Amino acid sequence: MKALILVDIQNDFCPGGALAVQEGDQVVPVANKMMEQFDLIVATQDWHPADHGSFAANHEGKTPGEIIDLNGLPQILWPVHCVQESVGAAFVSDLNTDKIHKIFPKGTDKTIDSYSGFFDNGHRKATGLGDYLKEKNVSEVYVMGLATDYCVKFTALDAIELGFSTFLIEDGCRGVNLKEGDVVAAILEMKEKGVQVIHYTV
Ligand code: VGL
Ligand code: ZN
Repeated sequence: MKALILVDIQNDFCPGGALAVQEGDQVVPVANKMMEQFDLIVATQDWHPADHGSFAANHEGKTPGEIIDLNGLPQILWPVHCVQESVGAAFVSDLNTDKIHKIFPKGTDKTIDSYSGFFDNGHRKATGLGDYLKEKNVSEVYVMGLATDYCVKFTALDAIELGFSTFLIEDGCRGVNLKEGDVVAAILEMKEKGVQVIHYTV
């Protein structure tokens, strides 16, 4: 069984959003098309409480891009984004959400961030996605969405670690590129760790 994992295709990661990724909206038609080829589709949703520790605004004198220690883990500070129930946290309206079998919220614990759809950044708690896929006898996962250099990367790397054959649909992803070259480096790291990089357009 194969599954499609749609990572954080949410308004805040698209142009005009709080943590906009360049061309983030362009992954939406790819996702809609890819869904036709899968019997099992899951989505992750960045879903933070307003007082989340990853928001620069929640740390006096800090600005987005700075790195702090958040309960023992290095944490990049972000603008306020994907606050639970907000429009920014909603899936992009053009995304065909009817086809999504299950949604896995992440980043709900204010004390720790969660880039991966499987675990928080400290690998302390699982979201349930891994067990869900194993219950459904999934052996292959296809990952795409936002953002290549954060949530997509960590989701794909955890998928490998959990033993899934893991494919990255490269042109179904867009990245933050906080530093120039971050996306290229992320893709290289995924490849090195066993992720098979494929393309939607040939
Ligand atoms: C993401 C930064 C903070 C992502 C989520 O979806 O890649 N990046 N929260
Ligand atoms: Zn986030």
